[in-house]
Amino acid sequence: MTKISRVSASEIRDSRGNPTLSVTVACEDGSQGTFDVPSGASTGRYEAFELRDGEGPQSHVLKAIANVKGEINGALLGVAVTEQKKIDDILCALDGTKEKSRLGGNALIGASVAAAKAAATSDKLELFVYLRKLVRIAPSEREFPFLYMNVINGGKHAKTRLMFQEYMIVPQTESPQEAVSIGKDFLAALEKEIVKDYGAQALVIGDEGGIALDVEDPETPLKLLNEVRDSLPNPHSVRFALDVAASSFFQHNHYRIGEKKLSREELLERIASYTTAYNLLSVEDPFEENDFTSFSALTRSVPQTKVVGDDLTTTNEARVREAIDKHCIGAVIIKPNQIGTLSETLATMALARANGIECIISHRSGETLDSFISDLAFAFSVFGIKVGAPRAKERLVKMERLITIESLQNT
Ligand code: 2PG
Ligand code: MG
Repeated sequence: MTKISRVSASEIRDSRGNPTLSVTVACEDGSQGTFDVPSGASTGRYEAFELRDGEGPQSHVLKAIANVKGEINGALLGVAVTEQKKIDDILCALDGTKEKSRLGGNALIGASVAAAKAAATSDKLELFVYLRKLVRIAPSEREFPFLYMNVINGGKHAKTRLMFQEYMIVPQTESPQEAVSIGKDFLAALEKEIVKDYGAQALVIGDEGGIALDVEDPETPLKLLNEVRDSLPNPHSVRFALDVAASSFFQHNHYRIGEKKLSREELLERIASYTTAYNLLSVEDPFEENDFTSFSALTRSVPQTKVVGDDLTTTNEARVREAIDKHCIGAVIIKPNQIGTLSETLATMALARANGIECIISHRSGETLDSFISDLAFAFSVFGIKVGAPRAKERLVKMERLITIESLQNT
């Protein structure tokens, strides 16, 4: 069992061009693991703290890097790299705060996931095989997750009037290879339709590689997606899903859409009607992050659609427990950097699955070229994975890793 010999970090840029960390854990036997940390824009209030040197997402992360090279390196030196729980307990204790604000959730998740990657290398195992050794999580009914591809970007991921954040297509296949191919064809057809309806200047790209369509009515993109689907040789090859990210347009007790101010009841009515009219597979964060009551009301009124918690639950065991107890969700978004260590991420996944809640692993809007989440999704046969549009490199690497894993299964 090899021991950690060094934890180091450097500054890289994420897909928005903002500074983030690349953390490497090196071991006495020469094996290494590196994790490039992503960063969200529509972050939930209850997420682990992202430590930056100043205000705003463009500021550097040199303090977090110094914490990795200093305190974290000192504390993990000599610890067996395969002892993931111990590593994560050390990280949490060392930080000492509830929201990981002293050393930074970004510093902690970097070290935590890099350790798991180093351990897999040292054990000469595929990462997904190694991850299965850490915990038992009840699988979904799928071997490979549904790929959630965000093809129309709004909210905090675009500079447009569209308040709903993500309009996703979900190819209806078990095969990642086929899913990516369906996704690319759909995106090409969607672009054609947008040029036809709005002109070539409407093809502006949003943060997750989808089109930042400048429309106000949140139903317009759904109508557009429906038109494109109906023109496909096989219209049953895709379903749709939404991430409303409602916290980002909740102001003074109302949801603000253009000039309109919707009450929670009015928003619920709208979303319920969309789920029926467009046969939505799932709807994420339909209400602001503290409104457990409306989440459970929607769950009761649209049993055929999964209501998904993200800002509501923030990969946090206690919040997921509350959402389960209050019957708020059918699925939960899992983002390792939302909670700050791999062990806590796995514990939240295990809790969800033990209670029949599906897990949807997710990228962040500010991504890196790291594909760890693809291994995490396949390792535990989760229901879905959010990977953005099949266009931008930082999104494609996640899809390509799933395709590689698929080919490994067939050899
Ligand atoms: C979300 C994510 C990813 P962000 O809200 O689900 O799509 O966005 O990383 O900006 O929080
Ligand atoms: Mg979300």
